[in-house]
Amino acid sequence: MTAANPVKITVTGAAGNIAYSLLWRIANGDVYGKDQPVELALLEIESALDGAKGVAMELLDSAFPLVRKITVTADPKEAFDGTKAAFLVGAMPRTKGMERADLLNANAKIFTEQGRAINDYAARDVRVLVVGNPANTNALIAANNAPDLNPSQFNGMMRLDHNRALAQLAGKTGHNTDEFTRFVVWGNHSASQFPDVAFAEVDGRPVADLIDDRWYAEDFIPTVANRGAEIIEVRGKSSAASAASAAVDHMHDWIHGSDGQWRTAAIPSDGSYGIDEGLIAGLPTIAKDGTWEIVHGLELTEAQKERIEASVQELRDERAAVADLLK
Ligand code: NAX
Repeated sequence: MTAANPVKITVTGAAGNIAYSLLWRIANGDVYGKDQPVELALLEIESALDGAKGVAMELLDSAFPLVRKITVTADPKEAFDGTKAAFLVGAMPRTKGMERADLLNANAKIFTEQGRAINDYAARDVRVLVVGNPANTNALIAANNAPDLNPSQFNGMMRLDHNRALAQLAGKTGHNTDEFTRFVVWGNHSASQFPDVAFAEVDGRPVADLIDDRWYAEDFIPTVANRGAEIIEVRGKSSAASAASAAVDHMHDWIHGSDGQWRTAAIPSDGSYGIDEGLIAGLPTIAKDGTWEIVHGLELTEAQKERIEASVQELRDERAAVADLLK
């Protein structure tokens, strides 16, 4: 038996693929810890409420000792009221013939509404992780619509890209994923991202010494950047359990810290590394005392700057496409 008061955690898109893994990991105590009871709020659109209710029934049937309450709702106010951690997973999928701008606009409406509801009803120290794509720009929209909160309370998820890259490096070098340090994925959660091994080390040795330039440029970078599409091709469905796992990793480290280790989190830029202040971009970060700190003072080569700039330009273009929704 645990004595602590439950913390409220909200998951949107609760009837979807990712939530079907994510909710079980949260209920198991993988985010806040095995001693922290949780109250789960599942937000869905009206037409998918039955699906979310079924998920809640299965969660109940799993008899997790930490789960004290489950709410299923289509009302953002009810879902976010008092919440300490929000996983914004629910989003409009890209359908055939849809342009990127259409996708941005369809999702912009969702994240405007949810940003406002979080601003008005969530706990003042709420942490918001946006998973739904385009994740970085959706996080920017939500943060902009929450003027009473600090933009740093809104992150975009790039931990899946980070984890995918570690898995590729582990496969190539024979080391375990947790042996790699000082690795980062810069920029946008999209094919323009830059998984960067220039600073990475394993056992105190530069990773660059263990891999050849050709594999790095022609295999590693495109494999990581296009992994989502590859999963769809092979599995017939988009990444779900790996995305949920990455979301748990991100929120866990944000809350508990990363023991001085670099992680990739998409957080508001402070203007470092040529990334416009305020853009939510993948950056080298260390989680400490409940917040992400950007790793400063890294010397970038021209080649690194070029790759970062290309991804950041895409983020600028996305921001421009939704400019009317930003305050
Ligand atoms: P699904 O289509 O299975 O589920 C999405 C759910 O969101 C649906 O049940 C839908 O009804 C719900 N939804 C739509 N609008 C909503 C709203 N306004 N409020 C609450 N719920 C709403 O998608 P799933 O596979 O779970 O993926 C969810 C999102 O994650 C997608 O946008 C996807 O592109 C994105 N991803 C992001 C990743 C990342 O690394 N940042 C990786 C995995 C994934 O591709």
